[in-house]
Parts: sequence; C-alpha cells; structure tokens
Amino acid sequence: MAFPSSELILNPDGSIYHLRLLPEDLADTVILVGDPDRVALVSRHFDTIDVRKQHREFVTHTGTIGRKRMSVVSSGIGSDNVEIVMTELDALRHIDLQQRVPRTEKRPLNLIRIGTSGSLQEDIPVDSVVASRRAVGLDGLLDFYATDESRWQPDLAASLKTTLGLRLQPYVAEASPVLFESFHDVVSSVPGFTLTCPGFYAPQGRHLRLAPKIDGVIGKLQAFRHEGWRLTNFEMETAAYYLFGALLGHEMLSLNAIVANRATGEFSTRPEQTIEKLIRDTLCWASDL
Ligand code: R1P
Ligand code: URA
Repeated sequence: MAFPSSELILNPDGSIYHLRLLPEDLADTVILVGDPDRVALVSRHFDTIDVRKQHREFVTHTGTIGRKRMSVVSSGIGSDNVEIVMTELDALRHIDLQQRVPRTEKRPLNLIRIGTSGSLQEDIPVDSVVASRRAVGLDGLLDFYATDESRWQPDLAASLKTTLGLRLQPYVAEASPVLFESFHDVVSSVPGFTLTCPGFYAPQGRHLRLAPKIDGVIGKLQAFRHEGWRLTNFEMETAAYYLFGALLGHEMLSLNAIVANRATGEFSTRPEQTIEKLIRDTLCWASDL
C-alpha cells in the first residue's frame, strides 16, 4: 500500500519534506554537522559542488573530492532534529518517492557526524577528538519506536538511571564497528562512551539562573563505571544517530571535537582550529571509504 501524503510528505518538486532533497541530491557518504554554517566549512574542501539546498536549519551541499562523491548535511541542535534527518535521509534511499512504496534493495549510507562536545574527564583535554564507540541517550526517543528493548543494553541503562535518579529510561546504542575501527586506526582519537543529553544547561549540569535537579551531577557522571567503561563526554545528538543508524541499517560514526572540559572548567581558546583539523582529517579518511 502506498504511503498517504500526510505520512510521506513531499514538496511540490517531489523532494522530501524538511530536507528538501531529491534522491539524486545525496551521495553514499554523508557528513553530518549540527551548525548550518559548518556545512560550507566542510564543502570548501570539496573539488566540485553540484548541489546546494537549504530549508530551515537543514543545509545540504553535495560534490566530489577526487572521484568520491560526498554530501554534507546540517541537522541543527538536538535529538529531535536527528529523528527527522535520519528518517528523511533513509527515505531518500529506501522509499520510491514517486510510487510512495518501500524499495526492497538495501542501500546503506556511510554517515559521519562532525560535532562539538564537552569532556567529562580531566584527562580528555579541550581540543582533543572523541570517536564515540557507544552513546547513552537521555532523549526518550526509544519509547516511540517498536523495537526489541533488550537490544539497547538495558543493564547499563538501568545502572545510569539509578545513579542519576532519573524517571526517564536511558538507552545505549553503538557506532558502526567498521567505521569506528577504520577511523580510530587512521586518526588520533579517544574511544568514547558519550552521553547524549536533551539540553545544554541543567541536563549537562550547568547552573546559570536555574538549578539542576540532580545534585552533583557532574561528579556522578565522572565516577560512573560500567564493565570497565566510563563516560567520556556529553553532547546532544550522538545516541539518537546511533539508534536510527542501527534501526534503519546505515553505518554511523560520531566524532566530537572537545571544546569544553567540565572537570577543569576550561573552554577551548581555539575551537575553530580544532574543528577545522577534525574536518580535514575526517574528509581525508572518508574520501577513501
Ligand atoms: C550545543 O552547543 C551544540 O553543540 C554540539 C551539541 O551536540 C549541540 O548540538 O554539537 P554541534 O557542534 O554539532 O552542534
Ligand atoms: N556541546 C555540548 O553539548 N556541550 C558542551 O559542553 C560543548 C559542546
């Protein structure tokens, strides 16, 4: 049965609703960034650019590096945006938009997030790079998708839920092992266990005028251990990317430039250079995928 126009929403030119992309606009390898302005910082390293599209915070450039076709897409901030980006990128690959029916052929994407993040541990300094092997999601998205709960590391999630005294149910999702090993072999990075938070201030233990509800949240996160793993960093998208990468069958890796260190109270004095280096290293590696 065809998806009705209220479920699979297309624009008058046939493009997918939020991203405003047609299937041919997208390369097999996609760099994902949060900040729409970061799209041009990535695509300026392309040799050619043949697609430039924008709708709201979703900016896309597609072009080539040598003979490799690549896209870069911005998501804006937060897991709710990731849900839209991943669902619509997947639709461009796995739904026949004209007939409005699923395709049978599997067409997985290589998806690589280049983001910024705060370190939780003193020994993971500002300006380093964390390649997230696993991520814990505090965003609640898992409650809305039909899936086998046992797949999302319920023991680890339950342990963190107890440590923080949360009412919401965390979930744990993993990077593509292939992309993680390949990147980690080539580029100097810290293997990460990333916490994805539904906010930047109290959910990350920041106290401006509103106090966080969880007492000593940073200390609790720093001390948290599970089977020898500790939490390395936090940000606002990685777990959702890993959840949807796994559910939809795409290869997904999240790379985070550390711009703040919450153990030492530092913020990077040169975040632009750190992000630029991560962009260059990532493109050099990804153009060989
Ligand atoms: C907060 O400032 C934003 O920065 C981080 C967080 O995940 C959040 O989106 O990532 P980006 O640099 O990719 O936006
Ligand atoms: N992004 C975050 O979400 N948190 C930080 O501390 C820095 C960047």
